[in-house]
Amino acid sequence: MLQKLLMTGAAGGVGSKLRPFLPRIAKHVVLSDIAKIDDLAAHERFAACELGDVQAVSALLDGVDGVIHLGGISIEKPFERILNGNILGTYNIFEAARHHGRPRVVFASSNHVTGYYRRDERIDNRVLPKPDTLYGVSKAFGETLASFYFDKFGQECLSVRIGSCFDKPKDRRMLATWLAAEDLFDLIACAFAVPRLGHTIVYGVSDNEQIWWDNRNAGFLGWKPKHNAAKWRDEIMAGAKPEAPTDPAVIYQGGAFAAAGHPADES
Ligand code: NAI
Ligand code: 15L
Repeated sequence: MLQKLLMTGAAGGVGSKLRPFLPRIAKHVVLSDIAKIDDLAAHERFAACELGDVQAVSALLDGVDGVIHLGGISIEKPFERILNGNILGTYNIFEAARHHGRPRVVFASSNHVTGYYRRDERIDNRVLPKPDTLYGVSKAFGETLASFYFDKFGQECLSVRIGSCFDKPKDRRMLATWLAAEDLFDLIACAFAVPRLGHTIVYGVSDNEQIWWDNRNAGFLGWKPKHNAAKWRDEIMAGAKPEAPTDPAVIYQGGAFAAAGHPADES
């Protein structure tokens, strides 16, 4: 049982869904974000923190024995915002962890690190990154940083290339990429339970019928996702528009992220 678990980005969609599960692995939970959280349970405390603020992040890690790092920019945005939230912010988290007893970190990476692999390819956690956005590039940076911090300093981390973590799949693509919050929580629990984690990369995806990602290299985690997007297949397909086979959003695993232009070119 962790004594004091920190979750950054706790006010966001994934953080809100994970909160009810966290007492299963932690006695006290510190919820951090730039957005305020009011509805605190007895085991929860809120700590406002801008991830780009090195001193604030260092103070946040004090006395913490586990970190779930969700905070930052979660979609494609202008580079300045990604630089602050995801690149500087993630660096600040790892550097603070190094100075505060090296608590294990679960890093919310993204499938968009490998979004330019085609949907007819099945890939594993050892393929080279092929990010589909500046956002995906920033998550590749986070994974590379985690690798460096483990090899040089022994800082352990699970980088989870999350697929699509929502209450239910929203479109045809998400029938393959959907991740139930409970499955994500179970994966996080495995990360804190295994005797040796090192730096491990895993795709965060439920036990869906159609999957592009092979997690066998991370089998030692003992993670068995229980949920399956197929429950919504008929509902999704009933509302689905025909797909153009030449559309990059259809060809590539990253979907609309792969099809999008540079954010600086948008008016
Ligand atoms: P979200 O956008 O709902 O939540 C992110 C949170 O981070 C927000 O509450 C925001 O206020 C906070 N934040 C942003 N910039 C910050 C900064 N500079 N300092 C402090 N806090 C800051 O995103 P969501 O969907 O909850 O995702 C959580 C994490 O998981 C993100 O890192 C995202 O990239 C990653 N992820 C999510 C996926 C999904 O399907 N929801 C898929 C793949 C990755
Ligand atoms: C992500 O990385 C995003 O944070 C999320 O909003 C979804 O778009 C997800 O990927 C996805 O690929 O569906």
